[in-house]
Amino acid sequence: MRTQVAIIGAGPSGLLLGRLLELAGIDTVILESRAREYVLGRIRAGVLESGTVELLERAGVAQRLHEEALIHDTCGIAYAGGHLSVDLRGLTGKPVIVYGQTEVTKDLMDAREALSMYEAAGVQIHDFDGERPRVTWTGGSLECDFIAGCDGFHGVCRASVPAERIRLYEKTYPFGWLGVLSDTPPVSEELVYVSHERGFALCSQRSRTRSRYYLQCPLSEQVDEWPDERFWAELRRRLPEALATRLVTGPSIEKSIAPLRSFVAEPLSFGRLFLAGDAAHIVPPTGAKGLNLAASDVHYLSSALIDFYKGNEEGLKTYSSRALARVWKAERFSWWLTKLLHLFPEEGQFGRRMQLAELEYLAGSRAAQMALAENYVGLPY
Ligand code: FAS
Ligand code: PHB
Repeated sequence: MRTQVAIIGAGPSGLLLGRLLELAGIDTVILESRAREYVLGRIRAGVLESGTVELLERAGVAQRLHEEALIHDTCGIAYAGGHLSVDLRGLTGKPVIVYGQTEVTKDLMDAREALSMYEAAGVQIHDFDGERPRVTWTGGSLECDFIAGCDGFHGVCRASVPAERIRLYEKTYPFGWLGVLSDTPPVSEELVYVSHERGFALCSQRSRTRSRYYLQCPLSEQVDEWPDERFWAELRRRLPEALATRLVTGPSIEKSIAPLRSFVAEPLSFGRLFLAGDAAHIVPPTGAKGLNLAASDVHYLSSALIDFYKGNEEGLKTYSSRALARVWKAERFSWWLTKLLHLFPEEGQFGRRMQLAELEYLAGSRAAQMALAENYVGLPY
């Protein structure tokens, strides 16, 4: 078998890249280790930047998004001193769009016409330093011009790069996010990030009848230690009174604990192999940047590959530096917001007072809110 671009991974990165290349007439094959249903069943991101929506429009997969997504002009921050509603659209001219990653993935899967191989076991990549890279898997092999490593943090592509050719930057956080999805009406029109003495909480949503909540929890916690009743009681304790009284509880339809980390690999290109999305970087989800960074990587990489097949190799040469310039700014924002809103007992009482002082400053400063808003809605590509 032969194709022009072999894409490893059918998450948002791989599917969006495949779709944009397909529309440009470039042959692609996607190889995914999991079943289609498994990929669709993963509950992850919920907030899209307008740049991501524009890319999905260019990919011709934004129709259902425009019918079902929620447009949010503000986002809330609740803390001991009060409740701040950051006027995202008033400060930046842009909203954020609430539309689950699962829906984005489904829209991209439904639109794809070229070959996707699910449950491809034992995927390996070869000869990506030469002109004729190859991909093999149990039962098959594929020759190609390029390999796009869109296989996430635990994928095979980044792991195939010799250690001496790649620099890894990593910070792990001493806690995780316990997430619950429930068919209950959201507690608030806007998303609310909560800084509380018992720990961080986030009130998000998927629609007007489906809510997504998160609680900061120790990494030692197990999901089965958190029956719904315990989750709702803890969430209610962390919410300000005005929200706690409005909280509608119900059975969880998904419950999981995700670890938090900041991670960047440099560079992102190795001969004919290019890394994109979670294969290249990870952010703590506090800033809602993970999925959106995958989109901007795909913007740069798809443009570079399209230009290559038109005879211009410049984009491929600069892909890594262009993508990383935006990645590091999102890493900073996600790290900053995580440090501001989560409990870090090891920082002691002084550390806690620094957090509260910064929240008070944020509440009183248009300049500080502008800085938060322009990062939250997404920096320009
Ligand atoms: P993905 O990990 O989504 O996709 C990679 C794909 O490659 C997977 O389908 C995987 O099965 C496949 N794969 C892996 N190894 C392979 C191999 N050897 N061969 C073939 N296929 C292989 N971001 C936010 O913005 N907000 C959030 O709230 C949020 N929550 C998250 C919770 C969790 C538990 C995780 C893990 C991530 C979360 N993220 C969140 C980040 C997430 O949304 C990612 O940024 C997004 O999925 C990135 O998409 P991809 O780069 O496509 O990686
Ligand atoms: C979500 O809805 O899953 C979500 C929203 C905002 C975040 C993180 C996750 O910062």
